Amino acid sequence: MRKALITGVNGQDGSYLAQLLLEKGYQVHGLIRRNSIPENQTARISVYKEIKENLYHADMCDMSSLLNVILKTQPDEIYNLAAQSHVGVSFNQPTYTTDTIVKGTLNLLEIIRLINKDIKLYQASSSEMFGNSIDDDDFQRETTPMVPVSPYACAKLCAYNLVGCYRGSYGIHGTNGILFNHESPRRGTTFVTNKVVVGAVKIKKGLQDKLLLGNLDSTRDWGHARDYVKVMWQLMQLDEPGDFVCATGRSHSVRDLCEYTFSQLGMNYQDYVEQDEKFMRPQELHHLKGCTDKLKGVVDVQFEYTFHSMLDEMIKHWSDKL
Ligand code: G4F
Repeated sequence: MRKALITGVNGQDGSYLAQLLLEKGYQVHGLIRRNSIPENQTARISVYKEIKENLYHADMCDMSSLLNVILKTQPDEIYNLAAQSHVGVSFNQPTYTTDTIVKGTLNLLEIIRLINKDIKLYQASSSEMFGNSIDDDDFQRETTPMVPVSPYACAKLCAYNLVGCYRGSYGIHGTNGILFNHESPRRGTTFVTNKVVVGAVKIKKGLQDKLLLGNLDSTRDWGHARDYVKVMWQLMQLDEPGDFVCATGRSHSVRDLCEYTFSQLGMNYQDYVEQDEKFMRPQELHHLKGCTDKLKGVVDVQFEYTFHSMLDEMIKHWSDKL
């Protein structure tokens, strides 16, 4: 039986990935950071019953805690999904963000180098690393210059380069999935998609009057997390590690997101959405749209969701739940 260790197993991606790997017959282990309210830590893990004996408290910044778990579980594959992943928050907590991402990734790479170089590593790299660079055809791809514009993105770029460095220097099977935004009902509600959906549903139900947002003009290439974790697994099955963009190739603005979500609920977003300085970032990444030609050259990419069917699922989820 193959064994996988997922850091950040309780996040959106970790929870979908754990589900997928169990279906594929893996023994799945997961790392979670200790929190004083343990219920909150496991709420998103849909396969909690199946993996609860394999959950460990550890911290990405504490190398000995990671080493202990890796020695104990002896994984074939490690999926490094743990991070302080909110771009806006990274401007207020840059040191913590950098520690979890850079030190955390380096800790894993060093452990792999020192104890077993056959362990494969998937690194959750991000389209944020491109910053405002864009190719002439309006897409970002693996060769697009990376000029990050947030502490989060700077940290992700450093971790991305460390993975490449350890691959070249020590032959470690480290793969960077450069994932563009990916969402689902399990997305944290401070990210813009779920914030808009939850806000609109609450307004519809009379639980809230208005929705305060930041920049409405930025555009993102939004896919579904359930589709993207399949790609993470596919990339780990390749003989050769590498760096791969995963995206839908379609881009929508935050305004489009508001317009669609509110109209699906029979409302006009302009009547409820207001801009608030509080949600503006010191520096914005304006436009993301990913080209997956390289990815499609090595794996069979089959996405189940579109931008709209993903939002429909999120709207239904919150309409039922609230
Ligand atoms: O949903 P967001 O916070 O996602 P962002 O910043 O693009 O980052 C996400 O995707 C990255 C991949 O590209 C990941 F690496 C990262 O971990 C994270 O998952 O914001 C999307 C856009 C931004 O332009 C933001 O300025 O929405 C804009 N926005 C406007 N009003 C807002 C808000 N974002 C948030 N979170 N909250 C607002 O009120």
